[in-house]
Amino acid sequence: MTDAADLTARFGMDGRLEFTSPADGMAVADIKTRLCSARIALQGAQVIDWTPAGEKPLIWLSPAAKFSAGKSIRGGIPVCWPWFGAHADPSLPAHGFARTVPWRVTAAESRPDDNLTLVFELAANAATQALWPYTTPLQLRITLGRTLQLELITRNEDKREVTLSEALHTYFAVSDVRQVSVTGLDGGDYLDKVTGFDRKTQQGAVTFDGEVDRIYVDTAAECVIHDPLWQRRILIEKQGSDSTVVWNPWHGKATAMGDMGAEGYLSMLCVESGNAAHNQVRLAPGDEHRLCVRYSISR
Ligand code: TA6
Repeated sequence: MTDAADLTARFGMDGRLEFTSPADGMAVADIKTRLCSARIALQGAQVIDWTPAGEKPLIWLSPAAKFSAGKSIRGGIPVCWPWFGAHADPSLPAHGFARTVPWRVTAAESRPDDNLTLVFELAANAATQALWPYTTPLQLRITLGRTLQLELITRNEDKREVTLSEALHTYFAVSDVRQVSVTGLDGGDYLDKVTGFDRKTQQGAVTFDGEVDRIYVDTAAECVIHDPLWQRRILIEKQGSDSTVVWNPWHGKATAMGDMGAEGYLSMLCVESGNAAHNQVRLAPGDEHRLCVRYSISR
């Protein structure tokens, strides 16, 4: 039996949840309920589609995304862990390895309100241990309905203290990034990657007329993406996160990346909840850390 068929046999739910391998043998979970449809790749436990019933998709997936083992999928919600961004050792992958390794499905449950919860665990192996020689099991709990909740749980089962950085690197679908704005960060300080990580202070809403790549630090604030053309607002609530990253590569960087699709940058905006820069997480032996987000639509 294939991985997908085996997973469907173990966790499938009468058409509301099944597992398939649509591309290059990469298994995905397909969710279809009265509340939403969604797709989650088992590589990285990466949400790559979430569309509440009656709505346009909330999550953006590049039309040029590549689905090959070990390659990060452009779009969706990549899990950046156990470090965010570039590592001091350039031989190590940017944003850690969690998004490019297989995860196991460990539970699937339907809730009385018809939300579905799927639980994934990163399958540590010799390759991941070589990059991160600590015993720190990682779990992702995803609850899907008219809202989307993710809870990334790190447990330190090692004898040593660990320090990690992380983010749920969410690509939101927008009508036209030049027409949208992000509120909730006014007055907050950020590190501007576009100008060499200069520290600056946000004035008013974040708007987009060029490359934006900012780590807002020491902020637990909710953010809102205002999308007037699609007449919607996306509410981004978070817990266990002291950093918010806002990113759009704009035309030049997007073209160089090669997997954003032609003009794809105009249809996406990353608002990432995590713990980056000096907001790193220190976990003593026996401790756990939970990074939680909740996405919803309002008018
Ligand atoms: O979160 C923003 C960022 O760190 C950008 O600097 C850019 O590198 C982006 O992540 C995408 O990174 P990736 O490794 O997925 O191409």
